[in-house]
Amino acid sequence: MSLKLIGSRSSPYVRKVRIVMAEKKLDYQFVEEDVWADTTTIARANPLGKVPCLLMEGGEAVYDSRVIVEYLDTLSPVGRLIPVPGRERAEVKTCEALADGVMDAGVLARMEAIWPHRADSERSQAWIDRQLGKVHAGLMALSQGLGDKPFCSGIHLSLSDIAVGCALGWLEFRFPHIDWRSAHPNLARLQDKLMQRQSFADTRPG
Ligand code: GSF
Repeated sequence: MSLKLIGSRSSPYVRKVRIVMAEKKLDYQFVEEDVWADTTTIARANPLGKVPCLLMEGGEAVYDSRVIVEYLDTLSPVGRLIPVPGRERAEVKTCEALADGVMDAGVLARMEAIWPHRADSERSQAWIDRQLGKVHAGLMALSQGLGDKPFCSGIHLSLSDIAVGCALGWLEFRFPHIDWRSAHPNLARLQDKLMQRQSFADTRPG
């Protein structure tokens, strides 16, 4: 087994990579790392101190999740997840950026609220609200983009659906009070369909 993925089971970005690995039937070793622990050694592989980080055959590191999944998609012709360069590819990558952006805003809001190295007086509700506004705006745009189509981009599973499914699954896990299912029933339908896939079921956070 020559590919190693450093990550955690709760990270939605790591989940995106693990789902792509499973859909592409790629073999890898999962190396669990808690990047928030004082003892973390993640910076040896990724100076930014973040997961996911993919270690290639020779030990070279590849990050972040968008770069990793783009590389993985080239490794096997099984189930292409990203279209060839052109307009469809730009659409898929924009959908991924939107879903990732929902996760980014959610992570920022969560860290502002719970990061243990910050005193309560240093937490800003205005910042949390700003980030949660992006989560809600992102969900609205994802729902509008999906409409009544079977998948986010075209009629087959693509990286768009994987990224969106990871964002929705992570919101369910970390922000259970955000009722996106009632607000966007089409996203709920997509999520339920995705969860039938082994790759999604095997990587459910929490
Ligand atoms: C985001 C990775 C990230 O923030 C990507 O790979 O797509 N754009 C990057 N990872 C978090 C873990 S999580 O919130 O899922 C991380 O490693 N944070 C550690 C830190 O110090 O920010």
